[in-house]
Amino acid sequence: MDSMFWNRQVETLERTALETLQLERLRLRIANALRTPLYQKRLFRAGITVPEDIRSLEDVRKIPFTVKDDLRQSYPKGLLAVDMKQVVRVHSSSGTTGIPTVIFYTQGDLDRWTELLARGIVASGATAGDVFQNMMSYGLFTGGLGLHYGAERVGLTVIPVGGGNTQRQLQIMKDFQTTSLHITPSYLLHIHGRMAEFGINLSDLSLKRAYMGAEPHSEPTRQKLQELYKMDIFNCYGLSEMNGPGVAFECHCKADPHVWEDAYIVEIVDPATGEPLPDGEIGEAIFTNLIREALPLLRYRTRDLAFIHPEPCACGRTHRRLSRIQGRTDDMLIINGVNVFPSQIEEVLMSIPEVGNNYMIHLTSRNGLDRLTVQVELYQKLFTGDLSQIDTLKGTIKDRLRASITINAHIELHEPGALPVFEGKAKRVVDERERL
Ligand code: DLL
Repeated sequence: MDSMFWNRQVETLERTALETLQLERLRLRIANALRTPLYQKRLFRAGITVPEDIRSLEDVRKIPFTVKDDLRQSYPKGLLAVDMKQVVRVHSSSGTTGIPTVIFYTQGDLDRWTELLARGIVASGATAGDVFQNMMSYGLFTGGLGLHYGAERVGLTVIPVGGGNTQRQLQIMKDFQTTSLHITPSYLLHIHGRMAEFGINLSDLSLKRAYMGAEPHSEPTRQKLQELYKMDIFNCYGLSEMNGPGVAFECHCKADPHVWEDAYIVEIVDPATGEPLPDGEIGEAIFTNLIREALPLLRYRTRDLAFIHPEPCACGRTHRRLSRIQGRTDDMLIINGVNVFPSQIEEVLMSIPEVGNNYMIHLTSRNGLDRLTVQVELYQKLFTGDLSQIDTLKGTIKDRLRASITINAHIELHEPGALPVFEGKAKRVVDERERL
């Protein structure tokens, strides 16, 4: 292993060689997909009957999109492209409709996925000797086991705690001198406020870095957390349909995550028309998995809104970078006719120092008019208890929100610890509007 590179040769592959590799692997996945009734029907209809019908990488656009509902309707094994005997792992994500989506992996699939996580972990500067506390839940969710195997492959000392139980997490961090965490942004925000209660100071800990993912977070949130914990925070993006975490991972430059393009084809399309958008423009991210044989997914619509950075990264990796997720096509709120993404509200809140580590977004309606209430916890250390300070802070939050989302929000300030706690993915929006 090269310093800061797990696989320098692939991570810095010339674009033309990278694209040749993508084309080769795409054909392999087409061959897998043709073994499933759903893809066979769809690909035939698109004029693709053999892998060689894909002549160039641009031909990927001939392939119809796959959506989450396709996975649900194929539950449990409809999209399985290998004999079940070859399957060594199953993951699943629950979603809101009740029917889960299921992902299958052969041993080769797991090995190839693990390689991607090893790349991300090494790109952040971690090496053997680092103690890795995995605070993502294990189980059917991909977050736990995904990074677990990546960290073991690099040779880190892995502590597989899983999510929750803050006191135990902090004690383990202290006793084992944990250097690296894997955690959701909401849980990392929460834990900071609980340290004093358990008699733990930052100086008792040896934290150097955290891998943060599984839910959206803004740059101000990263900066706030980096300051609170005096450590580096790296964004790790992924989704179960594309294996799980590590589809894209930030390097030491922390300038947005590199999509491992030998493993995925990423496209950005206009969510309304499905037409491709140029680099730099925000649209829906579409992924094709190039490294999984058990369950091929071609041109999967993630509903995540992001853009591709047109400029190369200073680290020398040739794999392009995906921006932070700006929102999801399905989480946009329409408040009195104005489109608002929860991420815009988060960005405003986290850039105000007196705002603490937790917030909620509440929507109600009366007589056809929507009302947005933003509940915010205070940051105790910066708060003197002076009532005029409360009014000033409320005014600041209200003004900054108005400037960003053009909506007059009602602001409620709460004591630290008063709002719901999320140890996994946060659900910060409560929409109680009457539906007409
Ligand atoms: O959340 C996989 C994962 C686990 C990624 C741990 C990173 C770390 P799903 O449960 O299928 O998989 O949810 C995927 O979560 O489409 C995004 O909307 C969101 N998401 C994941 N990572 C990020 C991130 C895992 N870094 C969905 N930034 C995705 C923003 C993220 N959103």
